[in-house]
Amino acid sequence: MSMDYFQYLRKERMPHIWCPGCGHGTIMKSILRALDKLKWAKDDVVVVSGIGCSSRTPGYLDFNTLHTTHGRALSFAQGVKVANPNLKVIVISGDGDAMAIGGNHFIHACRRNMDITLIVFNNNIYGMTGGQASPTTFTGSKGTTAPYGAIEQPFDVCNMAQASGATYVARALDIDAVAMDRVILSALQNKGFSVVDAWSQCTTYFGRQNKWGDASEMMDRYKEMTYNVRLAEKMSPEEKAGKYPVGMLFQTSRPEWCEEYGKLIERVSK
Ligand SMILES: Cc1ncc(C[n+]2csc(CCOP(=O)(O)OP(=O)(O)O)c2C)c(N)n1
Ligand code: SF4
Repeated sequence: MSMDYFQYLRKERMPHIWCPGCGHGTIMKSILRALDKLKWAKDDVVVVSGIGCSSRTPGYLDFNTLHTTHGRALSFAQGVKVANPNLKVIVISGDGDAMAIGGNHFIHACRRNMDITLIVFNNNIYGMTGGQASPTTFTGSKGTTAPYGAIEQPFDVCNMAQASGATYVARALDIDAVAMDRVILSALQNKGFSVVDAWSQCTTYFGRQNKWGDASEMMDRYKEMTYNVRLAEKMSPEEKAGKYPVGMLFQTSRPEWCEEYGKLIERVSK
């Protein structure tokens, strides 16, 4: 029997704001399936977001939720976690929210390694404000602020996360719900700062401006631009060139910030 999503949704908030074909709702469902498996009490879960189409997600979720300011979701989330380390804190951010205005918070949150999961709904554009280029807009892709195509190199969310110190790093496409569920579940179970680069298509702005077609054509493009990391060893460097690996890309174990801070306070209070 399929899961009853409405047990986790605020029905009074429906209909949602997302355009037909937008990938954000698909990722939201993956998050709910992972939470359903974990059976965490609703009161123990806090979902925090910044501003953007993706950041509207917590408003639809029947947990403790915080819709904060653009780029600052991680700051609020870290404050919540420090105040009560027993809470399960999840952050939902767009690529603009997490990697542009929130980029500084992103690298330092990775470095700190608090037990928080960040899910970046990455559609390579600023959806909510009309399609401006973001830090993950592909070189050559168009946005309203890059009408002839972006000339900059995009950030790789996963490389940034790993280099900055995140202890679980994964990428998944919304077309592959099974893989998306798997990495979100593992991210939530990781004891430390986890980052999931969740690819989502913005049909209205990215799709139209770049003439990438409808949602299914956009998802096919994303598939063509990526490869499963499990097959990486069997692929030649030419086959992987210019493509993004998907799957669990990195996991390590190192001290979690709140635990370390607790020990420190205990030590200095003696
Ligand atoms: C301080 C501040 N700067 C700019 C904005 C305008 N703004 C709102 S949402 C947004 C971009 C959202 O893009 P993204 O985070 O990629 O999410 P998406 O809408 O694509 O899901 C911007 C620039 C704002 N609300 N606050
Ligand atoms: S503008 Fe783009 S990101 Fe925003 S809801 Fe529409 S398709 Fe989704």
